[in-house]
Amino acid sequence: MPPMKRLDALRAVYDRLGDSAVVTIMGAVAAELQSIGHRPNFFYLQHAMGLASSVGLGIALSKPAVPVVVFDGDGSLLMNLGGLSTLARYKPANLIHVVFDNESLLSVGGFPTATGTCTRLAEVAAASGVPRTACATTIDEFVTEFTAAQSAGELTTLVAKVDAVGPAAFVTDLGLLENRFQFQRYLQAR
Ligand SMILES: Cc1ncc(C[n+]2csc(CCOP(=O)(O)OP(=O)(O)O)c2C)c(N)n1
Repeated sequence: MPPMKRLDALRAVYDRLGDSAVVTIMGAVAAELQSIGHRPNFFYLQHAMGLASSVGLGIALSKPAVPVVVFDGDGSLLMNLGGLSTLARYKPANLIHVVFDNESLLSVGGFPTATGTCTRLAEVAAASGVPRTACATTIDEFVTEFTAAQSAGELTTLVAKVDAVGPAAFVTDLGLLENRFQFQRYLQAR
């Protein structure tokens, strides 16, 4: 079992997210980040599985001065592997693509994904043309790699191996539309 919990990883970099537009996938990650503390610069992409990196890419290209952080999942990335090629094609220097790889579709019951047996996502990202890739299996490694990515000024995919555990519940009191309009206003002001 990998010795890192995603919630602890999020807590460890939370204070480094204040200046960034942050996009997460749905389910467990979204609820965990909200449990630490929602901010207007956080957008939780509900339902559109696989498209968080694409939303992050759009923001990064249209707002090149805004640092963008995407919190993706292994199942979500596998659902839209072409997203890596599109990221690599445009190589936004202001985008950090974090993949929390729990080897599981945790949010729908914990079915295993192929990253536990055969598919190595950092290598897939590199082979897709992403210029910087990194891996982390501990909190220290994660913080080191995340911090390095923030100062690198180059598109980075950081794959963090985490335990397949999540929050007790995924529904929060932040409405989807409220999040959407709040985030839109945040981006307009940047
Ligand atoms: C197109 C599509 N298929 C299926 C789902 C249902 N679904 C929601 S979350 C999820 C699993 C996501 O897995 P992963 O990205 O690994 O994140 P984790 O839940 O493990 O944190 C699935 C299958 C969906 N939202 N959209």
